[in-house]
Amino acid sequence: MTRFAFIQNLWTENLGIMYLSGTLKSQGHESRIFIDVKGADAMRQVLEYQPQAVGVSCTTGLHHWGLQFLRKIKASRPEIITIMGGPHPTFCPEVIRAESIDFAVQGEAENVVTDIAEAVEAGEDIRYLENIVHLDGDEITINPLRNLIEELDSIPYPDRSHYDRYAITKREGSKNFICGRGCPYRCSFCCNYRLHDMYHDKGRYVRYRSHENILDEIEEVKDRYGIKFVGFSDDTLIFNKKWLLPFLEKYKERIGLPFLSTVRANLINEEVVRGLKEAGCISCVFGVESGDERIRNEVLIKGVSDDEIRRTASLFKKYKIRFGTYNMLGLPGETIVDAWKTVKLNAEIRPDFPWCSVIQPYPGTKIHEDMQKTLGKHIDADEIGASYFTASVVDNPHIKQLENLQKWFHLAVRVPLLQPLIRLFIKLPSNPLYTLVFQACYGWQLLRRSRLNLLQMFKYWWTQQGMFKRSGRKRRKK
Ligand code: B12
Repeated sequence: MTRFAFIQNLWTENLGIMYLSGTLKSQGHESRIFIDVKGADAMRQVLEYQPQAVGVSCTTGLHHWGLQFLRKIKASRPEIITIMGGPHPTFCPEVIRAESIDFAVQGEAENVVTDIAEAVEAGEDIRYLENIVHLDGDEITINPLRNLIEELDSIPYPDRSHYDRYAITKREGSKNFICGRGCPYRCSFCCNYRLHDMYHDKGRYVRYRSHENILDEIEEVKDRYGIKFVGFSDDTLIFNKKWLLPFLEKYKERIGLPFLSTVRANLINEEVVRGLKEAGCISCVFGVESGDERIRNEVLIKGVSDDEIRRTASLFKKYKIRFGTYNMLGLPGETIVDAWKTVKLNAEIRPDFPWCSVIQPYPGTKIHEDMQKTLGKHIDADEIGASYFTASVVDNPHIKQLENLQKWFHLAVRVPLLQPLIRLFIKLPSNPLYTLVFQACYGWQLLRRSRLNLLQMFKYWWTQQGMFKRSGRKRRKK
């Protein structure tokens, strides 16, 4: 039996490590998830738990936090095996050079953590296991990836029990579920772009669970936690209509809870929206990304037309499903005129939740690759900020104004009368007032969309300040 501790730094359930914990426990190992946020005292709790291995789950930008946590673990208990997994080490295996990490893990990892646990138990060498990245002297060794898990139903359910220890996650009125893995699209701003290549000979990339497997899980969680609604975290839940439509019917019969989902405007038609509505869908989000069709489809490779966006919005209005849009500003080559097109298209379709970030060239994306080619050099992940809500390292001569517009985006869309004023504001230097405006709008959307109560909202905001910080990254010098 091997004892694992997984650490996350977000005040919400993390499906990735819940899956890992569920798998380890089903194989007779021990595992616990800890939340390391302000005031949660995770370090002491982890050390008291006495794990043999500690794993942090990191996206790029948050790896600074992960490294710091593992550094403290190593300082107190050098014999503990320290591991980093998640998107950051998957796309930046060079993170293994950090002294505090023994191993980095790339990609899907249920079978990898089981291999590690078994190797630890048997006293065998972890270095040779698939998906492992390790340092041999000064050389980085990246082992081959395991095949993707073909049969998703074979994966034990995510282990949600850990979150019962935290008042805020225990009382969450909703829980997230995932119906499949992999996305068939290769948008230039998303890491599925690279994952397609990494896994090209490792099995089917887009996979679905069976209806029964998902519904059994939701039913179990509903009975245990008395949740009020369900969230689907899938990249493209509605991609396969043959899978989707019967699923929605069964969901309505067996679960009957209101739910939220992400959709794609090019996959929407009346049959799908009617199906979603009848099954209990109360809110959907889809990517507009840019109001300029050329940027959306040639730079971002989204494959969604303006007409599809307008049609999707009008269908949601017709069926009274509230909807949000994902948008990005600061795109390569984007001008202020292009950016205002994004505001205008949103103002025209009137989303309930106009969501906007600044583009980050995350490793694993085409945008990152292209930017490296243009600059003729490697862009270090350490330059990228901890959040896509603050500032971007993308080379764009208008970036200051675009970052400012991102802060005012919600108001510019929801209150078009303010647009002339906002045009003036964004020319001024960025300042704390703009950040405050953004945080207030962000909080308002969370409150309405996720139905958090005020206390939960406050705690979330207080402990997640990292998501809003401009972070230590330096702006790229030309
Ligand atoms: C839902 C989601 C969120 C949710 C919840 C995130 C969470 N931590 O649970 C919210 C909305 C809060 C969120 C926020 C952010 N997100 Co997000 N998110 C996603 C999304 C859509 C699905 C994640 C998911 O649940 N996948 C399903 C599970 C089963 O897979 P998984 O998480 O990859 O986990 C597997 C492996 O990675 C691995 N693994 C994961 N952790 C660990 C740890 C160890 C020790 C090991 C060994 C293995 C391991 O094993 C797991 C099981 O196989 C992904 C896109 C995607 N398709 O993955 C983006 C994604 C992860 N997010 C991304 C980003 C950028 C962010 C933010 C930084 C954005 C911001 N605010 O600025 C924040 C970071 C928040 C944080 N502290 O983690 C990027 C990361 C890119 C990168 N190169 O790092 C992604 C990949 C989207 C993209 N742009 O391509 N996100």
